[in-house]
Amino acid sequence: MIIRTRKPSDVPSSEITPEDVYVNRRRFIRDAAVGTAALAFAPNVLDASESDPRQQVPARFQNMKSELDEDLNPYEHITEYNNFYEFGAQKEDPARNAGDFRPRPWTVRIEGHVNKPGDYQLEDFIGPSNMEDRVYRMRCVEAWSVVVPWRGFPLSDVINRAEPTGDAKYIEFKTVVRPSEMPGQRTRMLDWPYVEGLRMDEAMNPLTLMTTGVYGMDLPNQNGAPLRLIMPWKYGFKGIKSIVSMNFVEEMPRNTWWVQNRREYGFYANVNPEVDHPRWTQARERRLGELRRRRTLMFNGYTEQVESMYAGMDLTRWI
Ligand SMILES: Nc1nc2c(c(=O)[nH]1)N[C@H]1C(S)=C(S)[C@@H](COP(=O)(O)O)O[C@H]1N2
Ligand SMILES: [Mo]
Repeated sequence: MIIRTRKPSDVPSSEITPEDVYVNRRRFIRDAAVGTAALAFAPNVLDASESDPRQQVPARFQNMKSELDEDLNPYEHITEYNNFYEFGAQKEDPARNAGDFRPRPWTVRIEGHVNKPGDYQLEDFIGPSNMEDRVYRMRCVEAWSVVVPWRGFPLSDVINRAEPTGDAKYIEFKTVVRPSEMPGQRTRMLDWPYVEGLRMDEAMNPLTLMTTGVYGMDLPNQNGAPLRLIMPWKYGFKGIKSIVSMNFVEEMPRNTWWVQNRREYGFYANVNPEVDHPRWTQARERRLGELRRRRTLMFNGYTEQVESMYAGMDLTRWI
């Protein structure tokens, strides 16, 4: 099993204390190096680090590994190297430009072939009892990868609540449109809103995570606050961010990257090292923080949990 699950209710109360932070090495070294000269400025230094989520990573993550015994990427890799075109096309843009985005209050519209359509508040889905940490390997179509301790709940929870009818074959997801807070949406880089889709069995798969956090803390804006999708066996672009609508439909949704360039980005977008992207190989990947490239695994290492969903499909055609 690849899922590594731990509910907050399983965390011994001794672990949930105000001291439940570990001082990262960088800060330790910085403070040590600054030494007594820093004393006059000590209050400022403390204030800055207390509001900095990099300094608040809970201790339970310190020695956590992926199921394949890989180290987690540090918080900085996950939150400072992003794809989120709503905030710009460069990897550094989202962290730099997402500061004005307001992820709360947040409403998600559920519509289409369901018995319980409506506008749901974020709080209708999430609560202290249904959150899990899950360490997932992520693989971007651009051939970089990262190991992330996400926090969230199964997408199937939302689907079961919505009660889809027999006509619901796919779910179409949309990202919020707020050009005043999202500078990328003031350009025509992509057609807004960003759209993504899953087939119903993919959406119901236990690996598919509605994600609200990383390293046990709320998602930063650049990672898709307050709610985004994660399917670890698919290329990263399927993981739509800042979701405001879920439409249960009969036809295959026309997702953003498919519309943009269907030759390069298929609907299924399952990680497959044997099928090259038209402009580069998908056989290897660069893990953020490493120099030597790793071999990419079929379905990003999640074959056992997902391959039966694609039995009989031509995986070279459907990437
Ligand atoms: N709305 C929206 N969602 C998006 C994107 C985007 O540009 N806009 N980029 C996708 C791509 S290409 C990737 S690789 C992942 C990156 O997620 P991360 O920045 O949290 O690593 O988000 C995906 N979700
Ligand atoms: Mo990506």
